[in-house]
Amino acid sequence: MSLSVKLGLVVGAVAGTVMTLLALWLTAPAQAATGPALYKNCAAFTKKYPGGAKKGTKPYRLAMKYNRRLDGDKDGWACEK
Ligand SMILES: [Ca+2]
Repeated sequence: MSLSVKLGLVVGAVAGTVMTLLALWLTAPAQAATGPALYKNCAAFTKKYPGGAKKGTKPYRLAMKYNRRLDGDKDGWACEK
């Protein structure tokens, strides 16, 4: 094996590692699985939105984005109870 081939293999391995790390970094979720603390549960949600949020509103859309359990009965009204 010539020196240039060996060098090529080393460069290839380093580039592969860098690409793997880059891919992991790019695919890492921006938020934890539960999202912002506001959407952790209905107690937190209704502190900001007393009575919950109805379907078609921005708070409802965000609630469904971060935590679908906030409308666990799927009646189109998050944290109505
Ligand atoms: Ca509901």
